[in-house]
Amino acid sequence: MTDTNRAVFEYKIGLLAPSQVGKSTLIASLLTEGQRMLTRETTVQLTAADGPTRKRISITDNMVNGAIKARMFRPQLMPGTSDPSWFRLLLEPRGRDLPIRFDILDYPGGWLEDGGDGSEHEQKWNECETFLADSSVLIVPIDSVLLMEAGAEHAPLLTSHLAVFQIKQVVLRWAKNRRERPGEPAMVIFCPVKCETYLSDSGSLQDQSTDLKHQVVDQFSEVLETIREAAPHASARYLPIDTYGCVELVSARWMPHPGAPGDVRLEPKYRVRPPGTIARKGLEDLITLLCRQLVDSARMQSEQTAAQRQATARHSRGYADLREGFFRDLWLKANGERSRRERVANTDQQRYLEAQETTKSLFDVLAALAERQNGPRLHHLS
Ligand SMILES: Nc1nc2c(ncn2[C@@H]2O[C@H](COP(=O)(O)OP(=O)(O)OP(=O)(O)O)[C@@H](O)[C@H]2O)c(=O)[nH]1
Ligand SMILES: [Mg+2]
Repeated sequence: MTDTNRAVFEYKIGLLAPSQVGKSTLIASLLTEGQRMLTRETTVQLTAADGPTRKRISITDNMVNGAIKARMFRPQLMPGTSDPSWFRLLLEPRGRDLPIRFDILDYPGGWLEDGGDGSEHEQKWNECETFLADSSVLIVPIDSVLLMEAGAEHAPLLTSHLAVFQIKQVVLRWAKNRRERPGEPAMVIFCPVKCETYLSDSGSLQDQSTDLKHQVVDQFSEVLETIREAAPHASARYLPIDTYGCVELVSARWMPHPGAPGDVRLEPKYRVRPPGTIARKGLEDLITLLCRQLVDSARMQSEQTAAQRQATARHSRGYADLREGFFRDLWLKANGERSRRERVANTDQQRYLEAQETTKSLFDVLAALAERQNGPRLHHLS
């Protein structure tokens, strides 16, 4: 908590996925859906904290809507992220000046695959790695189409295309960091994305949810093991997400792609289901998970601050009221020292009351979030 004039709680959220999986789309949908859900269901609101965040979200939103309006789209033809960028979102109880800021890092997923490859990118990737290792929550978006459509012939390439090894390396560094800060939040959320074709609640005729989860747990078993060993207190969740919802897979073909594992890439083609209205799934649960975890941590921080300030306030009040003998008391009054001590005691008391008020507001936010039921897509992995 930075704690100059007012309380601001800041948390980092990192995404871990190779190129073209859906990181940028997921971040933009998080704000759009978060605003809708929180405004409808709680007294809390989510907003973009700055102009660049608003701009980036509108660019991605246009891209998603453009794809939907085209009725048919090939993700590989859409531009990817070319530079790291930070999305800053504010979570605030309505009518109260108590922001909780989420900083979400977006970066070109190719850098995770090849470590930045090239000195200029390597430096920037190192900064991204530091942010990811410091994050309170890691979200791991996973390409469901890749998992479900790879086919027996290309199955051995799956782990490389999912960049499981690279993800494991980042998670290991993150887990060691989290173990050193046991009082801070620690959560990894595995989010298969683009699962419209496999889950019946998105309108698919067949329900392959069990198969999808099995594939995720199988492919990422070593990453899960790393979390359990290096940060046993961290929680792991499984939550499939559709950022479009109203599309279905027409085809997915392995095409030549020099430089990719096996020099091939799985290229999907989607058709938009009429009437082409975006129907996101799983995002409300993701927002609730993030908010509950991080607001609860903010509440604990705030309680600690309040306890420290209470002790300080008691001490300065005792000092202000301390009687030191008749003549010395006269002297303290005459030279203004007694008034100075009283002013300090009043200020400390005020700071304590402010921290107490902050804690109460955070409790209110938590209570508002607690009322929401989790959806059926969310599962505990540990
Ligand atoms: N069907 C479907 N397509 C999605 C979903 N999320 C993202 N996409 C598509 O997947 C493609 C890649 O999405 P991005 O968000 O740009 O992926 P990224 O991980 O940011 O990629 P880089 O910037 O290259 O790292 C885009 O064409 C999106 O339209 C989803 O939930 N369902
Ligand atoms: Mg991107």
